[in-house]
Amino acid sequence: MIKLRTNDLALLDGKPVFLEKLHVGRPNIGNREKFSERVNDILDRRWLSNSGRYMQEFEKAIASYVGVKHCIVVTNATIALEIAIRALGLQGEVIIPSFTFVATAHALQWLGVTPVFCDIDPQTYNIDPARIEALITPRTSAILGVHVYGRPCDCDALEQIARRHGLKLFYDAAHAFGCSYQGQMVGNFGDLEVFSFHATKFLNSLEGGAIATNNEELANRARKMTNFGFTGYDQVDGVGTNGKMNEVSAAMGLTNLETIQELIAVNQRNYRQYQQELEGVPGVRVVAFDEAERNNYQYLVLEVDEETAGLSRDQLTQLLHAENVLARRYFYPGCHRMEPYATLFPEAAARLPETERVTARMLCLPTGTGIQSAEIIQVCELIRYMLVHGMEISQKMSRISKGPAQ
Ligand code: T4K
Repeated sequence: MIKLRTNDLALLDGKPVFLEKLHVGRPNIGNREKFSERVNDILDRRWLSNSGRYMQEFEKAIASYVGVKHCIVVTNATIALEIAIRALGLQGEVIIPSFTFVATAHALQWLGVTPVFCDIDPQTYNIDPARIEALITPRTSAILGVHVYGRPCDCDALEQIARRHGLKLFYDAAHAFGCSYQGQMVGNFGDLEVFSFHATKFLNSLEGGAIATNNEELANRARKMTNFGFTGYDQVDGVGTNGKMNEVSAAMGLTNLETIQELIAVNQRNYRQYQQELEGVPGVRVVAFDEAERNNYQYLVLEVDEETAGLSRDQLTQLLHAENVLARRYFYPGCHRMEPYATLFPEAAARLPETERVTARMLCLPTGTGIQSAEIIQVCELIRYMLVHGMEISQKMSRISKGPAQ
């Protein structure tokens, strides 16, 4: 037993269980020797960026892993989304979920395209296809789905809606590299999909992202845009940006990709362990992955039901942080409550009831190679203790927040 009395909790009067902070999104580091070898090779050859050997190799390796015809690696997923929006020629409005990382909305807004927030399906946490059509206007140019936590959207339903209304369909697949939908790898759906290889993703290239598509014309357009619109020496045939992935990032991505099965296996083992350890704990549920599909198990997500738990998700977060477990509230409070969207669309909250409910319940816990099995057991013991004594702890917390005079 980690704590004998509620006052032993670090937030109340005790000492933190963990001396070192446990992070969500601790990077996975592949074979260091192989990576160093590649970095030395990059330095020896003095080819650091601009379609270098490792960038090209990384692109081929991703395309082959995903089974997609074209892959363009980019500096990060945000720039990849921006390039995708330009390459698809989007204007006016694009329908997206609010329950996502703010980069999804920012990429549109940055380019002068209006994000229109759609509510989510509370079972999948993804954009709810049944609520999209009511949001379509003459200005709508596309639907942008997000495979939240790597659990794929209802791609069939989205495809049908997009076809019916002549809209583009693309995906923010930042969380979903290595995942499948109905047996087909994410990366093959819609007009294109965007991956993130940020440091916090289970497969990282330090910073990085990629556009995956089976549409050759679109791929060519996006590739050109990634390199200022160049089509040859001194020749530019349209607007572009600098989205090129550098060689060290590509070497990191390539090296990590070589151990991807091990990384997934670690995530899966952690997921099973959390599930097992938290089974029967009142008021929390580990969000499940469909075992019939391929999953990367990158996010370990709890849904907290305050009524049963006696503690709110935010109280649980505060308690865990005090113990040095830096659980994260992805994606609180939802893009619609962040600026500039809260000011631009003050009416959005009223039509996003499920998003509002879900953003108050989700909590991501540390997983990946940065956490040991024994630590997971301790984290779960802590959560179990906190929730079994939820009411008592909650009362003590409210006394603290009201101050000693109360
Ligand atoms: N679309 C979606 C749906 C996304 O989730 C994201 C990114 C994007 C688009 C955009 O992708 P990129 O443009 O980034 O490729 C983090 C990541 O920075 C972000 O990439 C990710 N989603 C998001 C879900 O998580 P923050 O603001 O929470 O990051 P931060 O600095 O708080 O770091 C998270 C945790 O990771 C910390 O506890 C510390 C730990 N960490 C982080 C880094 C960078 C480490 O231990 N080592 C590290 O090197 O956004």
